[in-house]
Amino acid sequence: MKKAFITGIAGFVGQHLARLLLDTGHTVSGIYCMDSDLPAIEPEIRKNLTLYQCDITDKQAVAGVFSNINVDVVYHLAAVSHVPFAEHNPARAFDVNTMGTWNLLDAVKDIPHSKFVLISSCEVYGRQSCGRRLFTESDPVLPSNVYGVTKASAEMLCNSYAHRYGLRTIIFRPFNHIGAGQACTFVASDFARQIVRIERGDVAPEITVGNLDVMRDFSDVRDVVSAYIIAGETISDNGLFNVCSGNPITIRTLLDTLLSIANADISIKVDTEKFRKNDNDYFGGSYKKLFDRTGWKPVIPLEKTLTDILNYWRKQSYVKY
Ligand code: A2R
Repeated sequence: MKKAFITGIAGFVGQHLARLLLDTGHTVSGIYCMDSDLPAIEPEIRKNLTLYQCDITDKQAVAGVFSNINVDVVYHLAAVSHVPFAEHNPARAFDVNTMGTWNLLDAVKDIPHSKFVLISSCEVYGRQSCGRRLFTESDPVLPSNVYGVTKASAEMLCNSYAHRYGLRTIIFRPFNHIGAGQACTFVASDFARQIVRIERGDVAPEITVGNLDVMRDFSDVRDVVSAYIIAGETISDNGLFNVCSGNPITIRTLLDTLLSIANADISIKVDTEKFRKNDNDYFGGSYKKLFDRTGWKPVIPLEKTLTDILNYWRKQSYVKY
């Protein structure tokens, strides 16, 4: 039985990853940050996990967690994951995303035969004048916001540990991924939650949106975590891979698709206050390298993903604003 370890296990992706790892016969342990994170993990999953409370910015605490355990693969998801939050809290973003990664690398490098899977981000590509072609892993790293810089520097640390200590590392650059359980600070959840409030008659049938013209490359989180596991299991040397759909769409298309499956007639109100400053207007990626190496490709259609997100919100008894 393979032993997997997840940092950020109580987060959106961490929970999906834990579920799939358990379903595929792994033992799973992981780090969560706050007491308030624990109830976020479904009891059915939680009872099968070994959990450690640890702030990854605390080097000694991280070393303590790994001093007595044996793991095959560490999936490092814990992060300040929200781009605007990182922009407004750069010191915290660097502390968690960069220094936290360093603390983990330092602890994991001494575990024999372990593999370190860093979840970076497409934001490392930044706002490049590449036209609207798909980013590949050989494109330059030119982050244009704080979050992208924190992830780029985490990647560099990862590479340096691979070279200096022979640590096996895989770096993923996921593009936007969406699914049930994602926070409402992310666009698909925000729209779905508003739609469900309208369906319930809680608010007027008008959805408030930001910039609908930016393009993003959306994948279902369940496809994304399956990529992490396939690569974590099968790739034995170091690697760097995009994870994406290869099919960037505008936020308008995402919204139109959601509205087409909603149970209400809804009008759209654009609120320019919701436009992000310093936002990249285009992200589209190629997953060819990962496909060539592992055979992975996304399989869940966008309509299915969005239906599942809507159904998730419909099941919540109280959809607060
Ligand atoms: O901040 P919390 O208490 O919600 O916990 C988050 C956790 N985390 C930490 N864990 C340990 N020590 C820290 N200093 C620390 N700071 C944050 O990481 C949360 O449970 C988790 C991240 O989960 P989400 O914010 O839901 O992100 P998501 O969407 O699961 O993204 C996973 C990865 C991240 O590396 C993103 O940057 C990347 O995928 O796109």
